[in-house]
Amino acid sequence: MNWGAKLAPYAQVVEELKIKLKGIRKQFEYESRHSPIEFITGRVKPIPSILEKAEARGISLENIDRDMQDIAGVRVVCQFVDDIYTVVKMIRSRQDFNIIEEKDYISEKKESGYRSYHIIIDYPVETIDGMKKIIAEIQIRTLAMNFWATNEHSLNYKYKGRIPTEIKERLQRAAEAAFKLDEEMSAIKHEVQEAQRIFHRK
Ligand code: 0O2
Repeated sequence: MNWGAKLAPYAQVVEELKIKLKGIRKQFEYESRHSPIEFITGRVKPIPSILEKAEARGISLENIDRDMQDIAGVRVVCQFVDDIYTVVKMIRSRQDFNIIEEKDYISEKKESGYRSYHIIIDYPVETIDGMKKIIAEIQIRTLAMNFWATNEHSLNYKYKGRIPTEIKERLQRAAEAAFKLDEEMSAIKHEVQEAQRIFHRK
């Protein structure tokens, strides 16, 4: 497989999605309004991870365009939980993102403790061989959810998916603590936003 050629449209999609989502943040900034988006990151899944996931899920390499939905991945990180739903609504109402699936791992967290909102879209990208529709995953989560997921991801990598029970339990407690942090921050959201407005005016 010529991976460079295969992944080029995915890289293009990640860049386009990042620009578009950053555009939302900028529009809020120009209008001095609280942006529901704190920051955006994006990546094309590294080839070893693609191969590993294909093997683990029994996905044939011929079908990865269709069956592996997170080769192009963009992450939207928000301050508050309700910002996530604001972003979800904005994505739903866009003409240029065609949603094929939504996964709400916030109201239904994963067994690991993982929380995040995932939107799978198919997105048209112009290539030198014409238009190609590429599936991409947008993960939307709070700073606290992101902190947890980043640490858990590192541990999963370290332990090759077999995190010792004691650490697993700590991670589950940490996930609940992160959720509690989000709830507490949501309760004083307006105070925090007012303070941030005053700070920005200075
Ligand atoms: P990486 O290294 O981040 O690329 P499914 O719907 O469950 O059959 P799939 O495709 O795994 O299949 O979808 P899902 O569950 O929405 O997960 C896609 C991505 O979400 C994962 O990609 C992770 O980035 C993130 N994710 C899902 N569950 C967890 C979790 O328990 N912990 C962490 N840290 N991240 C998670 P990859 O390919 O697993 O990994």
